[in-house]
Amino acid sequence: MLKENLSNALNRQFNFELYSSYIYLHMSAYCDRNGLKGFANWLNVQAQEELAHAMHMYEYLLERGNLPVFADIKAPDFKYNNVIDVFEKTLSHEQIVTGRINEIATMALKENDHSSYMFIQWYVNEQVEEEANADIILQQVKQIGENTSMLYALDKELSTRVFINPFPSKLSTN
Ligand code: OFO
Repeated sequence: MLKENLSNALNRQFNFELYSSYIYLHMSAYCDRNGLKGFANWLNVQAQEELAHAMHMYEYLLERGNLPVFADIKAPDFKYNNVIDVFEKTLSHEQIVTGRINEIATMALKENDHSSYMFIQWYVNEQVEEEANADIILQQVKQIGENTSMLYALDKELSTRVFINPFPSKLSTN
């Protein structure tokens, strides 16, 4: 069983991953309604990834003998001016997530819980990629500016992203 502080932190993060999924789906809808189906696809895949992260944490809590705690998921209240704005918000959200993951890693070490430390290391590495991915698209959309043909070329590229679940469920009986 997890120590109470770690179980609370992982539960908070489980719910925060669900919130991350919400906000990326919200951004995806904005892009879709603004004719950017490729951006919408990229963000939809991002939302699915966040849901997979939440389920991974949910399963880890159960595996360690803790009951996952469900909290209210805040509705996204962002307003977007353009895709630059979308990716500025994406990058700053991922920076917040990185801080939260690092706090969990520090807590796991302090509690001498090496299983949780190993578990959260996957996310420590993942956050490097999450921030880098958001940042590269942000730099690209900033450079593209008002150039519609370049924006559509990037939109086409982003339409190729597919969701691959890195964590097949251990709970499935199939
Ligand atoms: Fe769960 O990685 Fe992004 O937020």
